[in-house]
Amino acid sequence: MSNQELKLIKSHKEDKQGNSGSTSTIAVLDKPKTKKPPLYRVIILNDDYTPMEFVVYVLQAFFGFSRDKAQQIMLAIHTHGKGVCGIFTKEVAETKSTQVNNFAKDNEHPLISDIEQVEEENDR
Ligand code: TYC
Repeated sequence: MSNQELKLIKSHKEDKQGNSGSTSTIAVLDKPKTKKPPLYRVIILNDDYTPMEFVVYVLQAFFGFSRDKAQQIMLAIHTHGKGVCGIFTKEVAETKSTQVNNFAKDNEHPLISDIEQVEEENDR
């Protein structure tokens, strides 16, 4: 029954004279009361100065991509202006993005990453 809940609704009827009558209970499928946490994409932006090899290293070190996959993603970012590195809960996405930005700064490259919320799916 996914995460729907059975909700019981009780009603009490009295007759016209106010004498107590019957009590009935119906069960309805209630709206889910729990919400899954929103997810966030970590994106990396292209720029004109960061060496390609540095971006490949970042994708391997912070996101666990193989060298081949990291090269593909780096080239996609280089071509299209930005690219998705992964989808995480908010805290993990913020942490990864901050780590990437700090690592780029420490190495004096202008590389920037950011996070964006993934729009909600109805049936998630
Ligand atoms: N455009 C950079 C260059 O030509 C390479 C690059 C790729 C930089 C991806 C950032 O996110 C980036 N050296």
